[in-house]
Amino acid sequence: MSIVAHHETPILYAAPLSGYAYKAALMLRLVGLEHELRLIDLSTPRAERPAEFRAVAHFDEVPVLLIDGLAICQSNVICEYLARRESVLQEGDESQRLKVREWLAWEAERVGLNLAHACFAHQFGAHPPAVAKWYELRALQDLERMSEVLSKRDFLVGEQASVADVACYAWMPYAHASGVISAVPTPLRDWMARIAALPGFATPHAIFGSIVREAME
Ligand SMILES: N[C@@H](CCC(=O)N[C@@H](CS)C(=O)NCC(=O)O)C(=O)O
Repeated sequence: MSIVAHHETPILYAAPLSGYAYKAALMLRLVGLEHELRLIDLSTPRAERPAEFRAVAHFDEVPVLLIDGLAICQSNVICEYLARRESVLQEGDESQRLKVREWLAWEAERVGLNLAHACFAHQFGAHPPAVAKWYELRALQDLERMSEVLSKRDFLVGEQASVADVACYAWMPYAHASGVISAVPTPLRDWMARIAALPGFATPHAIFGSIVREAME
């Protein structure tokens, strides 16, 4: 097993239709770090995925980032590491730092479950209809919560973007393009535009290519 050494180009294992993988890929763009993207075909049984990926994917999932001699799993952990390493998306004082952590924990429990599954249900049709509906309703509640906060400020924590915004944003382009969310409330739409204006921003399509657009149509 080779884990990328300090002087080598970081490697991101990702899959185009994974909002979690997009989150990590987007973060790499936002911090401006050159990297190599290696795509994993998630339709392949886990045991048949490349050995180099299985060796580092502690949870058998994408994304995994190889960097600085580390194999980092979990999209929010990758985002936090990159922000700290590159001193980008700084968080301000302790109270703001804690608020960012609160949003990251909330995202992992809510958006990363509800909106992600609403998107999967839409993309692959593998969920029983009642289950898909349940995720969709919960996803809408999550978006309402974010929208309420974003009606009062530009980003989730204060007036500057943080990793909390990147984390909560990552599934939005998939949800929007695939029609999971039909009407995006104005505060959310404006927030999405502010994120899209950040230096280095790239859409899933720009990062992963046309496979994303085709799958969402
Ligand atoms: N909590 C993880 C979730 C990652 C995850 O669930 N990735 C999915 C793709 S969207 C995956 O790789 N699943 C393994 C599989 O489909 O076999 C994160 O934030 O990185």
